[in-house]
Amino acid sequence: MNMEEKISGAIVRSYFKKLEENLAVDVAIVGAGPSGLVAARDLALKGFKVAVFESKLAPGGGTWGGGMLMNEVVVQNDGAEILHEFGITTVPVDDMYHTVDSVEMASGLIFGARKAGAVIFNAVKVEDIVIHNGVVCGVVINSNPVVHMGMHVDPIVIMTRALVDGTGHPSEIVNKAVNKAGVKIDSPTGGILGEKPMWMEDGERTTVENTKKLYPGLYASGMAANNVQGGFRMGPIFGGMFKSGRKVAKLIAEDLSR
Ligand code: 48F
Repeated sequence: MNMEEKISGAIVRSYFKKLEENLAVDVAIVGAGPSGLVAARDLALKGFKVAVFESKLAPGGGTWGGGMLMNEVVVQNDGAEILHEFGITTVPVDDMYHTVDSVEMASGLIFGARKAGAVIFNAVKVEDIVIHNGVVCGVVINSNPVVHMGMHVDPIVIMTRALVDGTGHPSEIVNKAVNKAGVKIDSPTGGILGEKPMWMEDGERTTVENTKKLYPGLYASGMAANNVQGGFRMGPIFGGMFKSGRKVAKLIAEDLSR
């Protein structure tokens, strides 16, 4: 067999093995941002089968660019502790805050989630959800370039016991549940309240408080949770995102172990 055939064959077999093994998972996480990646690692370390679907080529979400493309971010002490578990270096600013190189943070979060056993499917867009008998139980996926180019190509489906909306500001998955499936979620209005403007301190606190189960099988983390419950945005401080990921992982682990 020539080298060309060998290399192509290895990629095709390896990819389809990975895809087939993940047609049904314990937890599907939509969005490989900081909250989704922390949740993915925590759940994978607990032994759950976790697949992360990220529409962009590079996972990491809003972590790469720091503040206004100055590639440093800030975390609080408890956020720094979570980063240290990933082996990511933080530099103390004072007795409360640390700076972090955003490239080290993004790559470290991705590597940590993957090394713990979570599988990341990049360039894959979740375009819809599956609901059976009042329970969210799957994601409808397509190649993101296909979606982006507007090609009329049908998707495939991944079934899951728990689904996390980690899509950040637009909360795309909860949007599908509320506006397409017409379900009432656990929020003050039963729908999506929409994110408020910048208030770092309040936004950091509510990101964690707003992380919850919204409907049977459906959870939200990070900015998606804040968008759903009407929380404030907070910009380039990330402790709340990590704690939100940790909280959603804990909620799901408890629910799936019942
Ligand atoms: O927005 P994002 O980084 O998620 P997060 O965990 O973190 C928010 C912070 O980065 C930042 C902030 C911190 O102060 O405010 O914004 O809430 O990442 C969300 C990821 O979801 C992907 C998107 O490309 C991004 O990488 N995504 C969004 N919609 C879809 C999706 C979709 N339909 N299918 C797959 N991936």
